[in-house]
Amino acid sequence: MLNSLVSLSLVAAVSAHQNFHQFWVSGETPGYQVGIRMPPSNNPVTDVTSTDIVCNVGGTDGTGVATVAAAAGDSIKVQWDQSSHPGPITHMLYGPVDSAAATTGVGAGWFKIDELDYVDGEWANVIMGADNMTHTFTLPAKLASGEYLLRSEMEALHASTTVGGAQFYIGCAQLSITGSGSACTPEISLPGDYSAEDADIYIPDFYYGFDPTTFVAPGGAVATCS
Ligand SMILES: *[C@@H]1O[C@H](CO)[C@@H](O)[C@H](O)[C@H]1NC(C)=O
Ligand SMILES: [Cu+2]
Repeated sequence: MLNSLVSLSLVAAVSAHQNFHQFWVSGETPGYQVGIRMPPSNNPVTDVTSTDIVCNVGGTDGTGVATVAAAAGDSIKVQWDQSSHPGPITHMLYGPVDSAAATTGVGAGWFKIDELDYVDGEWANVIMGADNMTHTFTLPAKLASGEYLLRSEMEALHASTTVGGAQFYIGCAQLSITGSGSACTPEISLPGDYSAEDADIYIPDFYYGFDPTTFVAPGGAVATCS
């Protein structure tokens, strides 16, 4: 009895946090945790000015991580660990670069390609929970050929009522994309674009008065690619 109580509470503690752990490109997956710069733990990043906000702790180096083939316009399905934390999911690309594995991703050059916020009374984490913790979107139809980082972010808002309370769960996949295109705008910098007191990060009235249908995830508008 004691043992099962202890293990239940351990499970509860672990499942309170989440990692991005697998993806599918047009229905094909390279495997569990393959092609992703996996962080050392499932703890959130809370300092939005740190380089950890880019690709999580230890995420500035992709040495030893596979780079996975994709084409512009392909569908991407991501799968995360279970999450009870209310908030959006956002995807950004960084590139093209010569080597996804070698790029740090720190600085200018990120652009948003997808976001799911609060729809029909449910946050993205709940919508994903009804679909085995997956979310599917498509890569832009126009992208220059080259290697990219694909950044998947789940922002958890349950503690966003204090400055520094919002939690960022982040994982970066490495993609080699074939396509034709020139540029996607607008671009943002990470770190740089996020500030602790931004309206989409610090929400003092989150539990009283806040209208979640007005929420738009950090990182600006979804980019237009040409
Ligand atoms: C949910 O995802 C897991 C891990 O990818 C997979 O093994 C399982 O088959 C999926 N369940 C359903 C119902 O698709
Ligand atoms: Cu958690």
